[in-house]
Amino acid sequence: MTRFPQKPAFTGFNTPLRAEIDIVDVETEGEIPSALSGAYYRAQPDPQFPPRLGDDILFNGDGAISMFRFDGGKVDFKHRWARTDKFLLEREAGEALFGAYRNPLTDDPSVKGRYRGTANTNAFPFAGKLYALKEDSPPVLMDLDTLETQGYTTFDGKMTGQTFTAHPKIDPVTGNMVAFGYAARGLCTRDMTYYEVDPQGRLACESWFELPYYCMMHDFGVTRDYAVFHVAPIVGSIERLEKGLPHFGFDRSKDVYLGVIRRDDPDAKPRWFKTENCFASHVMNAFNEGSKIYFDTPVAKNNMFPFFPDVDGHPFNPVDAQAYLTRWCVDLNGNSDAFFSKEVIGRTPGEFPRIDDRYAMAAYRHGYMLVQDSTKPVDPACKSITGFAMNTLCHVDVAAGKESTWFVGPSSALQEPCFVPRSADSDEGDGWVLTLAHRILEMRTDLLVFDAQQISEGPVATIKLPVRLKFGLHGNWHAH
Ligand code: V55
Ligand code: FE
Repeated sequence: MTRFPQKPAFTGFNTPLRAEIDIVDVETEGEIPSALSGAYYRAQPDPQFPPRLGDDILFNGDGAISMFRFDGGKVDFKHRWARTDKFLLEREAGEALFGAYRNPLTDDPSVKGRYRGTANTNAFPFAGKLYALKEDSPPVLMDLDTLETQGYTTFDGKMTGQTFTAHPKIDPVTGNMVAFGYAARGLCTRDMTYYEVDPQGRLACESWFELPYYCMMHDFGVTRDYAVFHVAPIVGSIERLEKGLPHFGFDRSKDVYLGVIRRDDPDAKPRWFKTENCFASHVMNAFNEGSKIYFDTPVAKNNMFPFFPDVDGHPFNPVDAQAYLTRWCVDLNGNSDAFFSKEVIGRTPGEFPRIDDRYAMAAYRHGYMLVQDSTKPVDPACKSITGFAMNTLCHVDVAAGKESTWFVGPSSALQEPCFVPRSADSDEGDGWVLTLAHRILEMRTDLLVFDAQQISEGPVATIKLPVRLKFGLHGNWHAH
């Protein structure tokens, strides 16, 4: 008999779904633009079995991938678990064999040395495959049409780093997938890899460098000429794992760094710039103008992850966990290791920044993110783990410093937006924005389609799933 813990990570809207689903022609309100032709993929953690240790964090659930296929104004839905090595070993055993998040010391001895990845963080179409990604392991490949899992890839054995980020980017000029790995020589190591994968899916480059200290390297910035790594103090160590502490904890005593490597000479040592303690996770975009590098990221004063508590026991502070979109600039021509400038762009705190990906790595104008409008009424069940609701979709005109927003209502919560261009050569920002909305009262999920230039008008179409998806992480569009 299977029973999940009656804990926040396994109840309410987080109740495990544990279903694989096919729906042909999902019921829809409004008009789905017939020019939307392609598929939207996204990942959510969804544990196959109750946790081995009695409780768990949301980030440790088995990856399940949703696909919304748009064709001729209709949408088909498919939802499948990524059949990771972990998933298959546990299915065979009929129970969880892997223990705590990023702590192999808590695993059943029978799975020692196996990939612990859950493929639960991003669903990334590239070179004819879907990359299902978790930052502690190599990529898992899935079929773009059937969502059948093909297994882990190390690019014909050419990838020697042990890990691959969940936040790769596609270079719009070269078509390469640009990526990295951290803890690349093993658990909690400071070793980093930089990768480029060519448009045929072959590893074109792997180079190595070291971080100033080990921490969660969740995302990065890429410009035409540079790759930029933000080192923020969500730290970990083998000693923590031996003590049974969470893999990561927040350390207010540490500085924050931006490390810059040249993309045309990735074996050169990174140049490190330094600023005071703060927290930043996702990167909206980065670009360089000559020697000046601009790096746009939501920055919080303090820890955003209550389940990775402060290493010195400071209580979690939800207000200091709110992040404001900020433009960091460093200048490679200066002699100083200080930042050149820091400018807060965002007026409303938020996260999950995205862009029109055709403008990745270059000067850009249009960004999209979720913001937390705390002046709006909120059903407590909609509050995120930090106590605020992701209740508003925000279009940021980064050039004009303007925001336009749409509030989803008091009993719904939104997920990461995804921009879809109207056509391959439409202007920047001309297209649609897709975002999932959780309907807490109905325990159901909608996919909303917005005109990207008229966010505040509300969705032009609502694709009404008759089922509840869970809070997920990241997703991407793949045009047909
Ligand atoms: C994040 C999510 C993860 C993870 C590390 O910031 C960072 C999000 C879903 O898993 O392992
Ligand atoms: Fe992420």
